[in-house]
Amino acid sequence: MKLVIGDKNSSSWSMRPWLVLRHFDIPFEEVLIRLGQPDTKETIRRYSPSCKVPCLITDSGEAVWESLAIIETLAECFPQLAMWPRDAAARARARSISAEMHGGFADMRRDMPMDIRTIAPGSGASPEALENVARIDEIWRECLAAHGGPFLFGEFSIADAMFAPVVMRFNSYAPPLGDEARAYVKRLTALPAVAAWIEGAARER
Ligand SMILES: N[C@@H](CCC(=O)N[C@@H](CS)C(=O)NCC(=O)O)C(=O)O
Repeated sequence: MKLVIGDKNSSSWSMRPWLVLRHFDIPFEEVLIRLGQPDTKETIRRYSPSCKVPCLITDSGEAVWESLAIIETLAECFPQLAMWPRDAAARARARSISAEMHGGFADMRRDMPMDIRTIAPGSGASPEALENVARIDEIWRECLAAHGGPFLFGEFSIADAMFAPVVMRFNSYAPPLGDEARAYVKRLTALPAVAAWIEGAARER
């Protein structure tokens, strides 16, 4: 299968399914399209009906777009890999926070854009963005306390992939976070699949 993505430095939506594929060691071909170029839209349109990345092209040639739809499709293709938590209640919670991430936190996304190579502590700290940050801190604290870490539901799951771009933003802008959330940021940043994405972003310079 093929995953069509945007720049690793800034394409937060692309990062999510890429991490799932990489962490769970699923072979895939990466097609990277540079964003913000005159021909970006036209190039993305060749793969993705929404003209947005990421887009998964399955082995049978089907296009799947929208990061969460791609991830759900992967979870369905590889049920043996426990991409979602095995426990039904934990899985329901993981789906809830993943959907909350996918559809929410617009203020933080606007004011603290993912820009992995930028380190600008304190930047983007509007009251609205900080309200989003506080809610994320609460989600992480509750999940880590309920499941004992090291990741939100114990082992790395789709929920961690959904929040990984937020971790990148927190590395860049260092908003106020509780101790548990700060430690989680460090652990997720050090995960080999996340480190590989960050290295890719550094190489794009
Ligand atoms: N809700 C979509 C958002 C996808 C999205 O906005 N992708 C951006 C890049 S991160 C894009 O393709 N932009 C097109 C462009 O820059 O021309 C998802 O979850 O996949």
